Amino acid sequence: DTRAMSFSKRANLPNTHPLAAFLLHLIVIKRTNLCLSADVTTTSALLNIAEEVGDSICMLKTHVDIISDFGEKTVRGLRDIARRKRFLVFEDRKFGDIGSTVQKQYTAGPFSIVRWAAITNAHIFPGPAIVTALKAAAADAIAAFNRSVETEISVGTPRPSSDEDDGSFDGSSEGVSNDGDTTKLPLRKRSIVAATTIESSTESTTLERGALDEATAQAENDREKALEALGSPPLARGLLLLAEMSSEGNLLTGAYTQKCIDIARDHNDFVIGFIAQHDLNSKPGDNFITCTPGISLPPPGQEGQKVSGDGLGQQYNTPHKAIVQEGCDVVIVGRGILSAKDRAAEAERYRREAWKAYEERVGA
Ligand code: BMP
Repeated sequence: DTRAMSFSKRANLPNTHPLAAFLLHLIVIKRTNLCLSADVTTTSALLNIAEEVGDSICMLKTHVDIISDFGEKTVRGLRDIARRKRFLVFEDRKFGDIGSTVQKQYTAGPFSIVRWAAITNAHIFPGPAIVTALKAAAADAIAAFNRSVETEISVGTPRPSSDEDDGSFDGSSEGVSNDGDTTKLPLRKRSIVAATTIESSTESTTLERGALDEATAQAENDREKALEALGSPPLARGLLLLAEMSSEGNLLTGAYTQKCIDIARDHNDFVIGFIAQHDLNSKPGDNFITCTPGISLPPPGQEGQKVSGDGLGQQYNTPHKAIVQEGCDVVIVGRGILSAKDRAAEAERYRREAWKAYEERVGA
């Protein structure tokens, strides 16, 4: 039963996707199961909020198609802050088309999501091929990147060391396809290790896990040391499936939700969790991370007050209800934090509440 299990234990369960294991360890070390929904419309607003609340979150969720000036500055800026403040980037793209189209939407166009977002999400209404198509596109992108790095190493043209591996490809606008000009791609020694991790995951992840256990054990005493031991995120991509929604009258219920769970189980080498309103792990071996939007807290000093909706269909629950009663793992908060006067302080308040709820659930 993953509900009663600590995140560190879950990180070490067999068959845990390397990115999911990384996220779970990160959550423990930073003591945060809070994801910020950074629904802002300019690059500077995005980078400002990431900087302000980065210490309090494990993940930052974007909607890049609402950013009016999205470009290299956005990708590089976000990558640098994510690397410094230690969080994963999740593009809330909600793919929902035939396989061939979603592959292009994932890897090409102005956003090239696969390059910079470790995590993205998809609806399953087009059928399971949406998952296999995105999985194949991610694998191709990573393989192309690794090939180009290997070529570059053998040619011996290392790039400046500031371009360390951080699980993103590079900041150039050329996308991930290797068009032969390897000088466009930064050299990252770790990518070679990451390639091994992807192709023969058992050996390398077992090795890494010993170190990670020590890292999380150390977290209580020395967060910085633990973060250092955790290292960079693996060069891997993960998908969340939309199994349930928070909005009033939505159709993601019953048999649809069940189908989503079946598809996730069939592809747990790529699907790391769900967007859902409650924990959907029910079979032995299930270890999906439940990420839950529609979360809000009454303003400080008005704790008894009920938080309901936004007048546009959104419905809110408290972190305590989502995590303790519904068994959710990561709470996603947008306007609750974005509209606060002191956003850093408000993010900390949400982090504390969500972490306390997790500790209550697992009996820590
Ligand atoms: P807010 O906390 O401001 O209501 O924002 C919620 C965020 O989560 C939005 O970015 C929305 O797109 C997303 N979201 C949601 O609210 N409900 C869902 O079921 C799925 C979502 O992705």
